[in-house]
Amino acid sequence: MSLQNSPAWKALASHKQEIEGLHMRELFAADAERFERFSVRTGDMLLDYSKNRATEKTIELLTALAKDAGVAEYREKMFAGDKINFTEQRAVLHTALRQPESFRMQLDGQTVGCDIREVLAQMKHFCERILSGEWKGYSGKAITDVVNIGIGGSDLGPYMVTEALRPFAHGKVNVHFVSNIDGTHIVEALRPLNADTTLFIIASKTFTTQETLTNAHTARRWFLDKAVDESFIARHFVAVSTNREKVEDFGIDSRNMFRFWDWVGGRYSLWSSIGLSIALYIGFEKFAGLLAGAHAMDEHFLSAPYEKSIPVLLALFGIWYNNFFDAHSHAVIPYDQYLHRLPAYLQQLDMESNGKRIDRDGNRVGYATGPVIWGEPGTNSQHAFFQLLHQGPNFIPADFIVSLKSQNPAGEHHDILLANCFAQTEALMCGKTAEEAEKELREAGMPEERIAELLPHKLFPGNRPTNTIVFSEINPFNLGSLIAMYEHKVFVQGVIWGINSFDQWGVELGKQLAKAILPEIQGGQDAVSHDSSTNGLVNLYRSARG
Ligand code: G6Q
Repeated sequence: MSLQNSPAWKALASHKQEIEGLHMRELFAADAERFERFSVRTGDMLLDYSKNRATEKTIELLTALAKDAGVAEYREKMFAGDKINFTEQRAVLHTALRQPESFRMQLDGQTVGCDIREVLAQMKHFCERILSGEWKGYSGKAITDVVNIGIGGSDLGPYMVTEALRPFAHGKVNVHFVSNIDGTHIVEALRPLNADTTLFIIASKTFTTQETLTNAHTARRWFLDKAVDESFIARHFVAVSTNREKVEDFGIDSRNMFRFWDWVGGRYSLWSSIGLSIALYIGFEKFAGLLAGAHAMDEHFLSAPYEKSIPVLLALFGIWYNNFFDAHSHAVIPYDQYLHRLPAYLQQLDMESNGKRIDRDGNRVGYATGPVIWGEPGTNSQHAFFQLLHQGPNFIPADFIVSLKSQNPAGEHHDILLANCFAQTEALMCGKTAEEAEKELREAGMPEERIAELLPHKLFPGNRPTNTIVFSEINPFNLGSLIAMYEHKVFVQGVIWGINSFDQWGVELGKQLAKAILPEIQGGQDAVSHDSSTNGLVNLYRSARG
C-alpha cells in the first residue's frame, strides 16, 4: 500500500482539515501548561515543541504514522548493521563509532568495535604527539597549523564542529579547511602559512575525489617548493581514507593513514577518523566528549517512546508541515555565532539524505521528501530574511537553537540575544491581529485615513511554527547530541517516506559530465557535441583562456 493510501496518512490528512483554522494562540490560551506538556528533555537538551500547529491528537496520529512505517524495525536494522543502504550494499553504522569502549559487533567477518578502538588509539597518540610538540616538522619546529583538505562529508562536519567549538580549542594548533576546487580557496588558505610548521590532512573516503586530489597535489607542490626534499612529506602529510592503495599512490606512507570503513557514509563521518582535524583542534579528550554526547542521543533515540523522543518528534513535525501544509523549506536559526556553519552542515545531512524521488521498491513517490534547509545565525538573520518568515505568503517552519550560557559574557549581550530569540518565536506564533495593529496606530496618533491605508501592511498572520532547542551551554558533549539528533531526525523521515537516506546517486551525473567537458576545454578544438548552450559556454571559456 502506498504511503498516501495508508490509514495513518489519511487520518492525518483529515486531521489537517480539522485543525487548519485553529490558531496556536488559541491552543496556548486554552492550556496554561502547554509549554510543560509540549516540551521534552534529555540530558542537557530541552526541546520546546509547544509552538507547533499540533494538539495531543496530532501527536497521536503522527506517532501512529511512525509506528506503521516501521521506524522501530528500521532503527533496529540500522543499529544491527543490516545493509539498509541497499543500493550500495552497505551497512549504516556511524552510531558504532560513538559506542563506549566495550562495544563489539561482528560485521562481514570483522569485529567492528576492535577496529574502531584501534583507530581511535592511533588518533589519540597522533594528537598527543602533535599537541605536545613531540612531532616535528622538517625544520625541527612543532606543528602550528593543520589544513584539512576534503570536500562534502569530508569537510562540512569537521569545519562546522571546529567553528562551533572554538572556545574549547586546545590552543596549540590552528585548523584551516580547503574544499573548493576554485584555486582561490587553497591559495588564500596557504598564503599566511609556513610549510615547516604546517600539517596537511588529506581527508577522502574514496581518495578519488577530483577536488580533493587536485587540492592535495597543489598543497604537495606548495610544500615541496619550500621543503624541497620529498622525504619530508612523511612529516607533513597524513591521510584519512578507506583506500590504502590510493593513499600510497599519492605518496603518503600508510603508517600515516587513519582508516575508516565503507559502513560510514560521508555525511555521517565526522565521528570517524574524518574527525582528526577536530581532535587536533580541541584535543582528543574533548573529541571523545563529542562522541559521548552523540552516543547519549543514540541511547535516547533507542529508548524513548516516540512521543518523548526528540529526533522522532522533530521528524514528525517536519513531515506534518512538508507533506500536509506544503511547507517546502525549513529554516535553522542558531542563536549562537559559533554555530554559523550548522545550517550549511544540515543542508547536506538532510537534503543529500532525503532528496530522493524513488522509493525503496523503485517506484516514484507521490509526495515531497524533505524541504530545502537553510538559515543563518540570529540576530543577523532577523535583519535580513525574517520579513519573509513573518509576513511572506510562504509557510516556513523553523528550528531555533540557543544556549543559556554565553561562551563570551560581555555586558548585556547574551540577555539581548536571548530576548530576541524568544521574541521571534513568540512573534511567529502569535502574529499581530487587525485590532492590535489598529490600536497601536491609533495610540501613536495616526489619522484614520492613514491607518486604513497602512493596516494591511502592519498585520502578522502568526501561526507559524517553531521548535526551540535549548542547551545550558554549547560544549563538545552537547554539540555531539545535537548533531546526532539531526541525524536521527533525517533517518526517521527517510524511513517514513520509504526512501534510502544513505546513498547519493544524484551527485554523479554532473561529475561525469565535468569529466567529459574538461578535455574539451583543454583540447585543440571547439566543443560541438553538446546542446548549443553548453557548447557556447565551453567555447566562450576556451577563447577567454586562449
Ligand atoms: C556524503 C557524500 C559526499 C562525500 C564527498 C567526498 O555523504 O558521499 O559529500 O563525502 O563527495 O567524498 P570523499 O570523502 O570520498 O572524497
